[in-house]
Amino acid sequence: MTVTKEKMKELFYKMLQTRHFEEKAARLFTEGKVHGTAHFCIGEEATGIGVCSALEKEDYVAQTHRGHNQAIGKGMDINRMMAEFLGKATGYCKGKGGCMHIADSSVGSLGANGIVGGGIPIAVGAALKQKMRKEKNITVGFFGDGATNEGSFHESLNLASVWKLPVLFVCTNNTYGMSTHISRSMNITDISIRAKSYGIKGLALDGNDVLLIYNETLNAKEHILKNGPMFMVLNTYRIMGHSKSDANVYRTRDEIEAWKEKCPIRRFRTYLLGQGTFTEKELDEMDRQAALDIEKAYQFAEESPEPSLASALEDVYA
Ligand SMILES: Cc1ncc(C[n+]2csc(CCOP(=O)(O)OP(=O)(O)O)c2C)c(N)n1
Ligand SMILES: [Mg+2]
Repeated sequence: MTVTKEKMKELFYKMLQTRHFEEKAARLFTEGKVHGTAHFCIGEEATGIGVCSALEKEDYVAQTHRGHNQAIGKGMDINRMMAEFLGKATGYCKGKGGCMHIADSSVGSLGANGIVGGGIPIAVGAALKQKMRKEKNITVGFFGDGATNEGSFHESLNLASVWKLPVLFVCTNNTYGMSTHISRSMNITDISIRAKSYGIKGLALDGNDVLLIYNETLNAKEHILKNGPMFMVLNTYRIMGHSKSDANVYRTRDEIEAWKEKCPIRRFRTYLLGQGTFTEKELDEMDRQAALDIEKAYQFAEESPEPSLASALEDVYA
């Protein structure tokens, strides 16, 4: 499939924005500007960006707790994301939810989710609506390798298969669920074989190859609209700790360094240079501009007001 130069730029640029967003967020923690926790997807940018860049606005996405790439890929506003990260009134949840709870129906984002496997049944419900209304769109449910051991994963794949719902289940296999290596939580190495139990197509891909993921998502959408659900596994690695409080004692430095060498952004940059799609200068400029976007988002967030005390009981259940 031929991918336009414009789309190539989008893929590269959004991965860069994601990387700069998270590096900035990590610095804000060390500067004491934010508290609490965050889950970074550094090293996994190609997954959310590759999949979401192949979707239309009318396709839905249910994100995870590690979903900055999924949110930026789906077109969410980085200013409001940063403001939410800083707990400001202009944030997606008016400063009350944090990055694990951002949603934006205007771009088809059903929301991030702090419950492991929690977004999978939500994706099935959205796909049921799309099928009932005969829409020509699909829903993507993102989740991690750990979530595929949860009941919600199995129940969701089963129901979606029986009802032939237009849903793409995407597992970002980043090799760990917190401190547990996948080899200690499941007796298989290829997670995509789980699709077979539910009579749907399974596919395992190199999760660091953004162009492959983009193309395969386009193919998947076509398959899903004709045949029903599909399960895609993107094999990658979590470079950062699980969250802010992770001393990385369960894995070796060598292992982390080896995966850093497979950086999806550097890899795509090398590809674009090799193909002559962009010059070194043009790629450097995109990097500079993406970093500037994030700096501006931070300025926006910094200058935004704190939520007022009077708003404490608004938009909450109790
Ligand atoms: C239902 C549920 N169980 C446990 C947790 C605690 N928890 C948060 S993230 C996580 C690991 C999830 O691993 P995986 O699905 O592989 O996603 P990753 O964090 O690697 O992206 C766990 C156990 C939770 N948030 N929700
Ligand atoms: Mg994982």
